[in-house]
Amino acid sequence: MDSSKPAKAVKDVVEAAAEKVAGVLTPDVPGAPGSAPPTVEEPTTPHDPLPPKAEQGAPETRSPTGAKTGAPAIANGQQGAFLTTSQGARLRDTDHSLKAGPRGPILLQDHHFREKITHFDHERIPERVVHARGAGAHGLFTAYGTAERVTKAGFLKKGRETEVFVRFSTVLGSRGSADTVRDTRGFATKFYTDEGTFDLVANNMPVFFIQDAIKFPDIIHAAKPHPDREIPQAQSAHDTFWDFVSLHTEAQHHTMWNMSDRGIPRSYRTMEGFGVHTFRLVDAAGETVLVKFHWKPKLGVHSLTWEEAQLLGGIDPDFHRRDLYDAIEAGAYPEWELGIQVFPDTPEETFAGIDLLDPTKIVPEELAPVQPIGRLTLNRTPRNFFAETEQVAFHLGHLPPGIDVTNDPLLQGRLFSYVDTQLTRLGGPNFSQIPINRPHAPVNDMLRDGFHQHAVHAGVAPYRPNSLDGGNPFPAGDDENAFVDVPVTVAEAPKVRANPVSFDDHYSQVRLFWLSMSPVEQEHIIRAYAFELGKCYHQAIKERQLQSLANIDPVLCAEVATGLGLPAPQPTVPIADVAPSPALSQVGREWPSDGRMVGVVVDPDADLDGVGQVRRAVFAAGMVPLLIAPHGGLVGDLPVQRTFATGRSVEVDVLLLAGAPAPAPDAIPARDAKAGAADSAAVDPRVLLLVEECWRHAKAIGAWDGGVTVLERAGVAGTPGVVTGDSGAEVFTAVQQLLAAHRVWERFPASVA
Ligand code: HDE
Repeated sequence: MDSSKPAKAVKDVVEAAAEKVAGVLTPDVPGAPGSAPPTVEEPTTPHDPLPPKAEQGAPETRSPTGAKTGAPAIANGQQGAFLTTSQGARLRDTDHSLKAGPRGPILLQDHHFREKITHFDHERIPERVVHARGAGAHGLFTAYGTAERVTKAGFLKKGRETEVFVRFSTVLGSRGSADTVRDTRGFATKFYTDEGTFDLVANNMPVFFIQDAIKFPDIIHAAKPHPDREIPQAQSAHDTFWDFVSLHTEAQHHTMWNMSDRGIPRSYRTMEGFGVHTFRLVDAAGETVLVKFHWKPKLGVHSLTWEEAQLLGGIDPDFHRRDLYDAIEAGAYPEWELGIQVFPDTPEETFAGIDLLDPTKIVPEELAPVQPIGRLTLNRTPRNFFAETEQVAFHLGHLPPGIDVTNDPLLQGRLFSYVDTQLTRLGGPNFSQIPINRPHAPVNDMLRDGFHQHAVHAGVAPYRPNSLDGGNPFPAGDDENAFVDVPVTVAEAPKVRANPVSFDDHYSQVRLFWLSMSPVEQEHIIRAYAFELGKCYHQAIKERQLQSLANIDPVLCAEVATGLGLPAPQPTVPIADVAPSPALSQVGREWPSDGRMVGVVVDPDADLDGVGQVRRAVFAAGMVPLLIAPHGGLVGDLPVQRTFATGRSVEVDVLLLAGAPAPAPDAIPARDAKAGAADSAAVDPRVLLLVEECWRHAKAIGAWDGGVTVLERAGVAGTPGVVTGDSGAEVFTAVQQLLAAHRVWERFPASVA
């Protein structure tokens, strides 16, 4: 007899719980945990596990060898109404260990205690040595068919849909570090194609610090916390990082990308992705081209300001993670177009004089346009962080027929590293059988046994050739879609530890990047160098880095030198004569605003009907409202998400003010130091701080009704990007238009031109 309650009973419990809390928590507040609101009393009626949240997905239930199982994904998690041991025996008590009398010692025979504690003792696995801090999401990739002329890869054929899992990450920080630090971001995509998994393990910057994989431990040791004190965490503003990049000058290009606004993205949804290396595509006839992969975000490329990034590190260290999940839950599915730059596959492997095997170089889009080949939509959040985001294992060697590698020495080294690292991280060679890593193509690999073997292999002859298993498995023939390594000619050459001469140019493309920035972006770069070098202790390191800046641009060098209180050196190499690439700038275009956060300051005396309308309009526009009020709970029938004590400007993209809230009872500096930020008897000082900070960070601000007086008190009324109107709807429309440019850039006057 199965006494666990069936689905109907679960539904009853969920509905009963929802009824009890109706009016207390509105279910359309993205981010609320659990699929049903909890009751105040502890639930005691047994029932099946609650269903996952509506927006949550899980790996498709596939066998370890890629077959569809048909089992519901939830059965991979937990089953039944009752608490059991890991062997399925029901338990009556998990709160008390088995003791010799109530005061006695614990008995060794307590198998439940031992199982529970032993498992707990082994819950952690080694974090990734780089990219430890990450956030994943499920999605779908739809091919346009435009790549069919250059590759035989089936998932790129017109209209093909492929399940994907994407993991975004920072590079330097540990698993628990803050999301908004200045760093490169990982953008790794697993395409579960029916011809074998394809992993595009990309970054949000198109170049890398080093040209040869053998230098990877060097750059990472330099950038990680100092080995004696283990500080600083998750950042490059320290001596060992600048020591290395100033000595190893091929790192200068990537370093400037890190110092630019690209190092502090507003959101994972507003990042570009780059495969960095040049890859080789091959069509059915064996013809090849060289390509670079690009992800282009639908929402455009946007960044935080440095002050926002720093504040967020304390206020919401999970900012990017939360942003990704809240957007998906709100239905604002993040989207990117996958594109390729295509180059002829010539023996020189160069394009317009640029060495395509040098991962410190880009090919400007003005020279080779990015051609869109498909669309990625992220539409499901993971159900379980560990099972999916932590255990996902990417590898550049996961290639389907039609995509192949080049001799880029960085890429070649990565082909070794990714499998090697999973052996320790995931505890053995069978990591591809973990649910999130299972391919969606039939697997018959003759790999056997090992730790955590999930497959139950049949047959007696896992070797080739064999006759005992009837010869199975068989090599695929030419017309059976085998992966065939492109027979690239290897030039006759001596065996050496050396780079091609073309790799010696370390400065011209850094200058290209610098010249491509708008004045405000250049200001941010100057400030970032001055900040990071200013955090270094040793003058020799600062002087050495200034020498590199002198070789890139005299204005940049002089401005940073001023900040450091050091003389600006003269260049030691001729300053390169390069044309800028306007495509590299983030400023000057307009973008959709889906999934952006709209802060609304509200209090019981404000125009609550108007706020209700704005809230609905925000959802309808695919954005997320964040109501900020003097106290928690409800204002009218509107759910409060932040109070003046818990909220901060940096969480929102635009700010709306519906009223002029008087100081709340907790607006005393002794309790909330923010209340000392502004002097006002009439308006809560924390509201004025919200306005001041939003203004300083060049965010659009709108007010109607009583909110207009707040603008006046904050001294920002009538300035660029500050709008007022007769109704909330009118003001919301106006700020939404301003948000299209991401920021009110006029508020950032630049001194460099
Ligand atoms: Fe990685 N990199 N990497 N990397 N990388 C790892 O693999 C490595 C490089 C990138 O979300 C590790 O599973 C070497 C470039 C991403 O799980 C490790 C070199 C690019 C992720 C590793 C590089 C990347 C990793 C750590 C120099 C951009 C996170 C854990 C040749 C194109 C993937 C793991 C995820 C992770 C090695 C350079 C991107 C140790 C040796 C260039 C996005 O294998």
